[in-house]
Amino acid sequence: MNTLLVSKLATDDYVGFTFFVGCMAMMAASVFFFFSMNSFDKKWRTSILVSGLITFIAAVHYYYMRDYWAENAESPTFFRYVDWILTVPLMCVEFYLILKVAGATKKLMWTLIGASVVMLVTGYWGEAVPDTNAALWGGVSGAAYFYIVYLIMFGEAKALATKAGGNVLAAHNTLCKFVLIGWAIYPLGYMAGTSGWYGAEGILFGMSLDMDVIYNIGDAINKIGFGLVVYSLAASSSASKEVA
Ligand SMILES: *C/C=C(C)/C=C/C=C(C)/C=C/C1=C(C)CCCC1(C)C
Repeated sequence: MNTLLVSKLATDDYVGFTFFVGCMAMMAASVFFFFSMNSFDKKWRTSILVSGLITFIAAVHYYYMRDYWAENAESPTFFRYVDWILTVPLMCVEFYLILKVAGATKKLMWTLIGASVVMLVTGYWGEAVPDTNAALWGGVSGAAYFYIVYLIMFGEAKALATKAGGNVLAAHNTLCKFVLIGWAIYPLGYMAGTSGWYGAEGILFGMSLDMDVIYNIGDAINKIGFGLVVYSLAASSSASKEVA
């Protein structure tokens, strides 16, 4: 029986290192969001709560993924996708909560959530099922991803953000950049970890970028960054009301 509480981390184990640091960062961010929640106007509290839930769910998964990696030296694909299938829809909920002031509908929220589920389920299929066509499933996943980008940057969500204007529009635009640039990190990780990319995975491996390192960096940027954008929106909106 293994009675170790923690296994040794090699100095060049970047995957193990980023799981460890990622876990701590997600925990710290959760404490920060939960504790700051009540200092804002009531209408922002749910948004900050959701920010905290996103990093908290990730912290718990990172705790297990760190362990899984240390024990098996193998990608914790299952836990990774369970984390994403819980947190990415919550990020879609954030868009809805922010745009509610401009009249965002539940239908828009569910459309975004639905697209994110398609993106993740097809990605999981391409990554986890043996002998599957990773490029094909990655492509389907990518189409769902671009649909999300379309909705928030050009479609209904964009129209609502423009209608709301001011701080809400500014925050919405920043969140869009996270989705367009920050989320684009994930397909790179996917390509580094699957085959069938006509050598693209070789280039990524050549830079000695491991799939899990790429995913871990992506998660830290996107989950904590996303939460901080919502935090500053709540802070600036609550402050400007105080002055008025
Ligand atoms: C907190 C976790 C987040 C924001 C995860 C986001 C994940 C993605 C945007 C994944 C996208 C993928 C593609 C667009 C194609 C290849 C397969 C995926 C699932 C890695």
